Amino acid sequence: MSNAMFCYQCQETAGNKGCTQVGVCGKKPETSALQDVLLYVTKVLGQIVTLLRTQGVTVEHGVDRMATANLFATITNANFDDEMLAERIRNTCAANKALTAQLNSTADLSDAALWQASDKASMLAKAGVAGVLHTADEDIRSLRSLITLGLKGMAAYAKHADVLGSSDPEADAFLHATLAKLLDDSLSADDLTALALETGSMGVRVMALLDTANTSAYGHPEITEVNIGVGSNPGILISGHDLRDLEMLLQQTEGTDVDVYTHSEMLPAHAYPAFKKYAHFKGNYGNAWWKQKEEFASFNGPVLLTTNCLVPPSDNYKDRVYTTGAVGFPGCRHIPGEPGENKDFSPIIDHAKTCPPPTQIESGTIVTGFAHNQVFALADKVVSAVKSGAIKKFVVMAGCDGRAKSRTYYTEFARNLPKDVVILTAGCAKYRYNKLDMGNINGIPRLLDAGQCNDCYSLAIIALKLKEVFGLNDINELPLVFNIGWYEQKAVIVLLALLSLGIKNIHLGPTLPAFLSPNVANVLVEKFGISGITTVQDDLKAFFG
Ligand code: FSO
Ligand code: SF4
Repeated sequence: MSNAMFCYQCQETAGNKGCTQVGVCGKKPETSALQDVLLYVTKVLGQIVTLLRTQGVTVEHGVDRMATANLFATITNANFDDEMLAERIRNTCAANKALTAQLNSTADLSDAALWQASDKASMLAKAGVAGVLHTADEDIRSLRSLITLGLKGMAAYAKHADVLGSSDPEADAFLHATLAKLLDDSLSADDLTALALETGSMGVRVMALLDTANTSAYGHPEITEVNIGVGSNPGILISGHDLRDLEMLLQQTEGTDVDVYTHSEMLPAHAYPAFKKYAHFKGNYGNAWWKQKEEFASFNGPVLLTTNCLVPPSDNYKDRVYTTGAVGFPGCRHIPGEPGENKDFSPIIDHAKTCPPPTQIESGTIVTGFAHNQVFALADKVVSAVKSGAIKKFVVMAGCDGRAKSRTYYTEFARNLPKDVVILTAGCAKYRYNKLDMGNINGIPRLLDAGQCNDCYSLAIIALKLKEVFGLNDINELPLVFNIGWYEQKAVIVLLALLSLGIKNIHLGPTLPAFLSPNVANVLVEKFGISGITTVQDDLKAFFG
């Protein structure tokens, strides 16, 4: 059967090879083609912007925003709306034309720069050259994919910082220049391998930017018990990673008798001091993104998706799903608003008032808030527990959760860890074990949740601090194991970031990315000791003896 599409960007890709007829995520061939074309015109934008910058022309920040928003819209489970994607393609082509007119010389531009989209048919006709398989050499294709997917994750984090008024011109310039290099056929596999690591280093910088933006705006996360039950008011459920959207929603719902609950990756928001003043910020409802079909149904009220991961909604709750930012789904209402603008969430609030309160599905509390500042506040306790041998090892189990049955591995792994091991986590991966009673060691919880997937930055900072405290030369000498679950492209930038920090022997599961060709996978194994996972018993033995 010939391919109707090709996408292999996430962990759930069909047969761990590629989605070729329809996405396992529900993405349709036409949507996939439009995402490919959007990526293509954004690479062209990168080429033009990079040339303009070398010619000394100042490029407006709006152009950087266009690139990051385009990349974000192509992340897994972010945008399924063909009209929105086509609109982005048209706008980007218009920007390409206007920016090209400012160049002194167009000699260094590829032919692609001259292409202008008109109707959807013209866009779909371009999908062949825009798609992943257009790169014939499988290693070059693999490296280009690794970099592209890392850039998507980086763009998402840059966007979150940007809505809080923080941007980094160097990171924006890097993004454009790297996108441009993905169109450059003269780059060898070695060049691209080096570029992947540079992308990781810039990923660290952007995660640091976001960390500072978040903590400057909302304070440093602190240990927080989060209610997982429900109250008696109608509620709005907010999912995704955008803290600025949450802030605006909390402000606008204050005094309305509508409560706000978090879902999936929004859970760590409860740990920020700035959000604690809202009495109607009730708790966390449900689990990781992939359980939303049942959980959005039983929530009864409207749901706001600020970022991925959106699962194509069922008809029984679709009219309650709202999207904003890079997210889109045909038939779901979209709340507009650019960075810096105040979004109007009144349609969601009015909708909530007509809905019954959420149906309780769980009760009790879970604990979050162990970002770097909070862990440093406990540093003396942690260091003495390590010195006394009460804590033998730490295991970083950050990353994503997903539907795959094989992910029960992470629950069993956590449950069966030796009692002197502490888990450091971030991202939605934690839902596989954050409701187990892990206990504590000398008052230090055995599960330390630093926050969202971008807060893996916190985990890296904690590891670097421990290295310093114990006077080690190499971060890899720490009693620290990395056993990371991945799903989508933010995990790719996190992985590249960790590699750029010199962290070795990362275990990645539940499967290794399909976009790694055998040769590229070998490089990662030989240079960085990356490996997959095996069985819980064998891995426990290998990691902890
Ligand atoms: Fe999860 Fe989805 Fe945060 Fe991802 S909710 S899977 S890595 O978007 O971004 O951890
Ligand atoms: Fe398949 Fe993942 Fe791409 Fe969706 S995002 S089409 S599941 S590889």
